[in-house]
Amino acid sequence: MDERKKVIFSGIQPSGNLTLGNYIGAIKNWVKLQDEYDCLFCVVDLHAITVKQEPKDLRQRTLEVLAIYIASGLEPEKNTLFIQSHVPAHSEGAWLLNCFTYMGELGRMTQFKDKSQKYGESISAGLFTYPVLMAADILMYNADLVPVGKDQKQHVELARDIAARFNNLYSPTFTLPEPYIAPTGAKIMDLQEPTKKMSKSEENANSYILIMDPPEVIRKKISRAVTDSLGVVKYSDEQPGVKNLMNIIISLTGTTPEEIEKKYEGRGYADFKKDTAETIIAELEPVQKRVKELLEDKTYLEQIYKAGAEKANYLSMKILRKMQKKIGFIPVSK
Ligand code: ATP
Ligand code: LTN
Repeated sequence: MDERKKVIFSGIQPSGNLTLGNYIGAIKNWVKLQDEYDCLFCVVDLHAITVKQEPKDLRQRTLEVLAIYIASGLEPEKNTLFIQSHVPAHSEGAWLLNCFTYMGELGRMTQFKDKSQKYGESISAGLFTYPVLMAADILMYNADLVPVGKDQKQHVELARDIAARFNNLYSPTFTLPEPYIAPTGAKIMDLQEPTKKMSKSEENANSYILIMDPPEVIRKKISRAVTDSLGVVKYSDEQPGVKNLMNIIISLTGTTPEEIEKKYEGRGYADFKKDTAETIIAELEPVQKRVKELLEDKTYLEQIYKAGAEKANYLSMKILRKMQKKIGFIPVSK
């Protein structure tokens, strides 16, 4: 019997400071999966340069994202934690897969459509082909599952289509990956405009909570979060602001909408908001403390990303070689 554990791949771009959305929608779920699956978690720095990055900030944030992974509970002994640019098979695999992906498919990606509206003509070609790099990330390890927030589902489905196309054209090569979207917290909303996703690239800092925000900042941002004039704590689509704060509490504590509604019956929003802030602070404070310690110990971080790169290189080169051979490239050695 095949005892192979299922493989999981996921990543976050070091393109800005990580938000509570990244924490709840991605990292917190990964932590729950690490015992059951063979997991690779990557800091996807190659993805980050699809938009302008300051070299110094990129370097610093790449290490901070790795530190956040570890501080949130991803154990380096159990998982392969690495930095994408340390593993060249991602870029090379992406080139090969580019040649099996249609312009039409990429043009239909909603994230591209949104971002191209924002950047206009000066949008980089990288932003257009970025889902192919993401497909390479996933396919170079034959990942079975890809735990992501809801906004990334379309990209994982594209990776699956590209994999199937390659398999049909040549012979079975890739496992067909599936998105894995957690039932709660898959889309944490913007605190100022609760009908859109909380995003680290948003300009208004009151729109998001950062994983590294100090307690007083978290209190201030939650107290300013947009709600409504109804004044009842109810889990309803008509009250997106309140619903979002409830979703945050639910994802962090495992409580239910009914319990929250009951607790705040007849009490308005002030206490509810205060408690939401304290719940977030209680969750993030220990993570922040550990991140700061880890960033002081660069040798330890280096040891982890080097070991991760070595393992990831070994695994991804095997699949890259297989692809090259099927496509018809001449191997340099047998
Ligand atoms: P940007 O907002 O700058 O476009 P992003 O945060 O969406 O970036 P990533 O940092 O690469 O992009 O996202 C990493 C992971 O976090 C993905 O799995 C994504 O689905 C998840 N994620 C991001 N924002 C949210 C959110 N608001 N709610 C739930 N999950 C989220
Ligand atoms: N595109 C993703 C980040 C990402 C990713 C991946 C997620 C890059 N490569 C591979 C899962 C698997 C985003 O959230 N913006």
